[in-house]
This record gives sequence, C-alpha cells and structure tokens, in this order.
Amino acid sequence: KKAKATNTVALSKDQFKDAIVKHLRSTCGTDEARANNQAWWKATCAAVNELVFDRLTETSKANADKDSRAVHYLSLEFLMGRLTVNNMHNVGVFGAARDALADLGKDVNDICDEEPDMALGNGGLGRLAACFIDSLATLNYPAVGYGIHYEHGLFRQEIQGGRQIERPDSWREYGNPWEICRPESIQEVPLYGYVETVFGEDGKMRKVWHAGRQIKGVPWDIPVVGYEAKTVNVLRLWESKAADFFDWDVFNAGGYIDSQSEKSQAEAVSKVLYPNDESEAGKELRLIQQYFFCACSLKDIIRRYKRNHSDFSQFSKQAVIQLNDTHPTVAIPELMRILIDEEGLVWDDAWKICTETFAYTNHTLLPEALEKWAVYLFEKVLPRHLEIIYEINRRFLEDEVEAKWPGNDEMKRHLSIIEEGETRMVRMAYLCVVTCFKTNGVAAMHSELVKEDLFPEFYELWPERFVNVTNGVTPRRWLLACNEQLANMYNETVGTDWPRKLDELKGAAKFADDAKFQKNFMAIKREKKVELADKIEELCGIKVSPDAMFNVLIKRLHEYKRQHLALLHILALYRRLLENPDYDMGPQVFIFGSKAAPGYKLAKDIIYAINKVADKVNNDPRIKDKLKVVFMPNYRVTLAEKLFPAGDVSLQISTAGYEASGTGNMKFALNGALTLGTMDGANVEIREEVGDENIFIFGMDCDEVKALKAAGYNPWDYYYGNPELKAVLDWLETDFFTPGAPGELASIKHSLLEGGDPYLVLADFESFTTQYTAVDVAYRDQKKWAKMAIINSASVGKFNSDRSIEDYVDRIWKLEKVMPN
Ligand code: 26M
Repeated sequence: KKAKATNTVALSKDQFKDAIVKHLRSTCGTDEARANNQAWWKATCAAVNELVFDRLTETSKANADKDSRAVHYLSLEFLMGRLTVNNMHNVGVFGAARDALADLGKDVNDICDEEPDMALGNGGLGRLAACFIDSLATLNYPAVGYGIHYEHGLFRQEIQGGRQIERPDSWREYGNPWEICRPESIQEVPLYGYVETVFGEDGKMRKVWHAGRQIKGVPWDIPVVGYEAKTVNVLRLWESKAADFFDWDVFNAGGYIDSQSEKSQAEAVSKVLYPNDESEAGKELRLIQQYFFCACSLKDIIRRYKRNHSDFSQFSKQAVIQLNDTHPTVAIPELMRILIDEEGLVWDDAWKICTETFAYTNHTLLPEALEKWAVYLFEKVLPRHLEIIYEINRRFLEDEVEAKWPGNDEMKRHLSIIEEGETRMVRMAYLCVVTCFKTNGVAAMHSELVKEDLFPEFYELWPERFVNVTNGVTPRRWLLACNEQLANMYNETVGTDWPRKLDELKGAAKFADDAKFQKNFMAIKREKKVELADKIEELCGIKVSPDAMFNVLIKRLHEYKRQHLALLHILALYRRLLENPDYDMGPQVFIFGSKAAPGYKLAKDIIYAINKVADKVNNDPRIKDKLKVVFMPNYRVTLAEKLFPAGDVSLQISTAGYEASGTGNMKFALNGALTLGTMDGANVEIREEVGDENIFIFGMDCDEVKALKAAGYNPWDYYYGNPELKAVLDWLETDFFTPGAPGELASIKHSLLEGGDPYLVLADFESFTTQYTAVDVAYRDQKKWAKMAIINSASVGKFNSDRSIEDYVDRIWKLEKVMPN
C-alpha cells in the first residue's frame, strides 16, 4: 500500500486538473496542445497560488486585526531554493497536483524541474533563514522576513579544465510566479550628503541630514506557506530603483544619458549578492546594500505600527527585530535616527526602545568574518549614523565600562565600538552586543565560545544577554519533499505527524534491529544512491556503483572546513591501493560539491586539485574501481536535495571550534547517513542524540586545538612524523596529477607547511585516516550499518527548525500564535 505523502487534501485531482488547464489559457496564453514545460510549470504554480494567496490575505488581515506582536527577521540572505514542490506539500495538494499532471500526460518532477533556484544566499546562514521562515509560518507565528531582491543570486559554477568559472545567475529572467510586487509600499532611502545642526525656536538643538541622493525601494512579497497551517507569512524583498523625481530636469534638458547613469547606479544596489561567505570585504556598495534594506524595512515596520499607535511607547512590545549576523546592524543607528531626528524623541527614550527591540545572532567566530567598516566610509555614506554610533559608544564607555572598570583606559580601548588604528573602524558586532537585549550563538558549543572567547568582557557586563539557540532544518524540505520513499516508510511506521513533530521518528528506532525494516530502509537508501549515480553520470560523465560507500562532503569551500583534509586522505587511500592491490577496503566513492568565493585563491586551488585527482583516480585501471572521486558542479539547494538522501557517510570535518553549527550535518543524519566528524558545532549535539556508538568522531577537540596552538603548532613535525602524510603532500608537488605541469597543486602543500597550517589539517590527518578505516569496516557489516543508520535518522528530532523557532520564541521573541490551526 502506498501511503500518501501529504495529509490534507485541499483540492481534488480533478479540480486541480481544471485549474491547470484554465491557467494554461488565462495565465500563460497557450493551451494543452501547444504548451511547453515552462508554461505547464507556470500554470501549475498559478493553480497552487489560488490557495496560497487566499491564505496570505487571511493571515495579513488577522495580524492587522489583532495588532499582534511580530518578529522581523532581517537578513541579507534567504537561500530559498525552489518553491513549487514545497508549497504544494505545505498547502496539501502535492498528491492532487502529481496525479492531475499525470492525467494530463506530464511528470510532476519534469514540470517542477523548470523552476530556477532562488539562490539569494551563500550557504548556511542564508539557508537557515529560509528554514526559519518556513517554521515560523508552520507554527502560526506572526513574522516577516526582510531582505534584498537581488537581480542575480549566487553565481552559477561551471567547471572548465578542473577550475571554477563563475557565471551570472538570473533566477527571474523569465518571470517568477511566486512573487507579488507591492508598489503601494515603496520607500525612499537617503544616502550621502551632510548633517546640519539647527537650533529651533525653543532653543533645542536638532540634527538635519541633507542627503546627497535618494533611491527608492520597491517591495516584492514572496508567500511563505506554513505546513498544513492556516498561516501564509511573507518574505519581503526590496529592489532598488532610481527615485521617481530623479533628475527629470537633467533629462528634459537633454541629459538623457546622464539620467540613465543615475538610474543604473540606483539599480546597482540590488543587482547582485556578494558571493563571500565568512569573510568581509569592506566595499562601499555592500554598505549601501545593508543600509538600503534596513532603511526600507524599518520604514515598513514603523508604517505598519503607526496604523494602530500614535506614539512609540508600545513599539518594542509590538515588534522584535532579529539581526541575522551583523550584516543588518546599521538598522540600530537608523532606528535611533528616525526616533530622534524624525519623531522627536529624546535620546534616552529612543535608546530604550532600541535596546528592547533588537536581538542579534552570531554565526561565526572567525576573526576575518567579523564585520568592520572604515569610519571614513560611514562618514561619506551615512554621516548622521556615524554621529549616532559615536554617541552610543561614548555613553557605553563613560557610563557602563567606567562603572565596571573604573579608570581603566586600556579596557575602554579594548571594548570601544570604534577601533583606533591606521584606519579607524566601526566594530559592528560590538555595536550589536552593546545594543541588543539578547545575543545568541547557533549551537551549544558555539554559544559557550561566544561568551568565553569572543565577547568575554561583554559577558561579564551582561551575562543575562547571552543565550543559545541550536540551529535546525525544516523536515518538510529535508525529508518529506526530498526523500519521498523514506517519508512514506515513516508514514507507515510512526504515522503522519512527524513533519511537524519530528521527535515522533523515535518510534522507528525500535525497529532498528528488525531485519525487514532494515532491508526496506537500506533499499530506500540504495534507490536514492541509484538516482544520484544517474545524475553523476549525466553531469560529470563518471560511472559510480551504488554498492560502493558514498562519502559526501558538501558545503562552501573554506580552509576551516578542511576539504583538503579529505583530499589528502583520498590520496592516502589511492597510494595504499597502488602499493598493495589487495589492500583491504570496500569500494569507495567520494562526492564533493562546493563553491569558492571568486577571490579566494586557495579555495579555488583546492577545487582544481580535487578535479585533477578525480581525473587520475577515476581513470586508473590499476585500482579496479575501488575508489572514485566526483566533484559535482554548481552545488546549490536543488542539488543538495539529491545529495542528502544518497549519502552513506556525512563528512563534517572542520577544525574543532570553527564551525559554529553546521546544518548539513543535520540533513544527512535525518536521511540516514552516519557522521564522520570532529567535535565541532552541532556535531557535538548530534552525538548526544544518536549516541557515541552511532557516530564516528575523530581529531582534536576544541580544548586540544587551543592547547596545541598555545604550545606552538609546528606542521613540519607531522610532515616528518608520518611517512604517508609526507608522501601525499610531496605527491602534490609532482606532475603526477597535472602531467607536464608540476607544481600546479603545490599551493595546498605550501599553505599547510610554510603557511603554518592555521586549521591544523596535518595534526588531524592520522586520526581521520584511522577513524575512516573503522567506518569502512562498519559499512561492510550491512546489518550493523543499517541499525546505526536507522538510529541516526530516528534520533535527530531535536534538529527540527520548529524546535529552534520555539526556542527563539521562549528565550527571545516572546510571540503568540495568531492563526491557530
Ligand atoms: C560578508 C561580507 C561580505 C559579503 C558576505 C559576507 C558574508 C556572507 C555570509 C559573511 C558570512 C556569511 O555567512 C556565514 C555563515 O554562513 N555562517 C554559517 O552559519 C550557519 C547557520 O548558523 C552555521 O550553521 C555555520 O556553521 C556557519 O558557518
């Protein structure tokens, strides 16, 4: 019997069929006989939208009527992926749509494959925002996501001759059926100019910011559909345009060309997502992007607040604003500016509102990722905001720091929001911690490090401000939609409530030893591996066996994530196989997917090295297909949906203390992969949930990393101390992998030796290879493996992003549900 994947039916198959056919004609201007897949997709979306838009309107009405407190999630990134299948599941018409399309001679997967990814994010931080708004809607909490309507999302990656090439991503070139433009809510945003001090009749001093430019923000709303919920919230994304009144004089005076350049400068603001991840660049346009969307969003929040209130006394009761990392920090001085300069509040009242409204999530401890903006840039672009930041800082240092550490100028220098140096800088994270009523880390271990290592003095000042909220992922996308087979098996085993109450999967753990259950579970895993193997052959021309163990490493490329540790390990296995054709190892496939920031040289070299090693290994008849290496191009949400269900081994191998949480680790475990990882981020909590016997931990823990660094880490000791490690590193310098071009892969070796190996790759190498052998042995006992995989999948209910959201609501947001189901 085939269980249904979704549980409520809002439309019958026949109703859905009629709706699609109607929309082919009325929305797409075609008909069943002439429509291509793109038209079929758009007509299908239009049919779904009939339900979505109704609920959207109902939700907005209910929120307005009840004047409910809402969270405003400010994020420069929302990595949404595709929406069609997700929205069909969430409104409960996936089955009806699939069957309707089948009746019409179309395969639902082919049709939904027409949708481009909405890739308005780099990686973990952006995808987390997408999971969170899904959970907020599912739990019926009033929430708005605010971000930028980038014309181009994260670049599309092509691999040419083994190297990454970046191509522009144009996700809405041919229209996006999910977005609605709201011209009635356009906002104006000032920039540049100067600040004038004026004294009023009453003798009071006021500040007037005379902006040098204005641009306008046009809101586009994307509905966020709660799973089997009444709520449809919105993700409001701002597009920049030239202000209407702009330079019509110049235009009319024959300055058509000049006015066009003003127009293109205004439009540049929302043109493209910055493709950096964990590193900041300090570019003026990026600061303008940050201010642009914060200013638009605050105006929008205040406009809505003013519908029901005549003063600001209730503001912080009605609105909480969550800052997704420091990227939207400029919202703090902007709200101060609005309250003081425009609304006439005094400093203390405005400050109180800010300190009760903003909360901040920290996503990284990496020093190079902590945002700092040059004071001179601020002064140029946002002169009034700089003044406000100075005043916030002055009061903080003279009142709070002075009270706690009297007369300690060194401490004042150390904690100042302004870093004094050759170029004076604004420390955005300090501004957040000084203002926000809560600062949270994203996994238990990370939140401890935020207190102890990142902000120890601030923690001493305000211990109650620091909290943890462990990340999570939405089980709707990351199990229900991407792994229909496993979803159906769980429906039959534990019932159909698990997509909301993921803890219910625990009910399947009692079958972990059951031979039949194991067989079915492993058959599903194999089916997903076959699907992936087909995709690999199609995209990479590499044949891999679904009977091999699939080791998967998918995430942004960064030294701290240590993709090159996996590569050194592959070289070691390759060498062992060459030296001993009978080397005892089951067949292995290593699958990588990763984008490098375009300016990150070593990251790009690592991609090149993976591809060159892959070429050699995959075509070496001596190792008889015992080892395959695959680099899948253009890793993105849609590819991830095929990779997570097919992984046997989830590689989570960052240096302990550097990966704040990780969320891919959760998606793998949920789909029955076993983690081979370090004691880092949420791996620590996954281990707690699945048990030490069902996870493979290797390498130094966070304290050992700190101790080794303190003692003076010398990578050469490991190089000379481990002949296999020396051999694989030396191998990279030869022309073995790059015939005729020795040295092409040498930068990796150099970064690990002369470069000092900042992430201790060499120190963890031996432990990794040893633990890998244990994984290989475990995998070859398929009954034991099945048991461990089932326990993993059944035990990770904690990592439901609904739980994360309930934690945010409890500890920070204090919301109430508005549209109870
Ligand atoms: C900075 C400057 C200019 C342009 C872009 C950036 C930038 C963009 C994204 C900096 C950092 C960005 O993301 C950091 C990130 O994704 N952190 C990850 O957050 C996840 C969700 O909390 C965690 O699971 C990961 O461990 C953490 O690395």
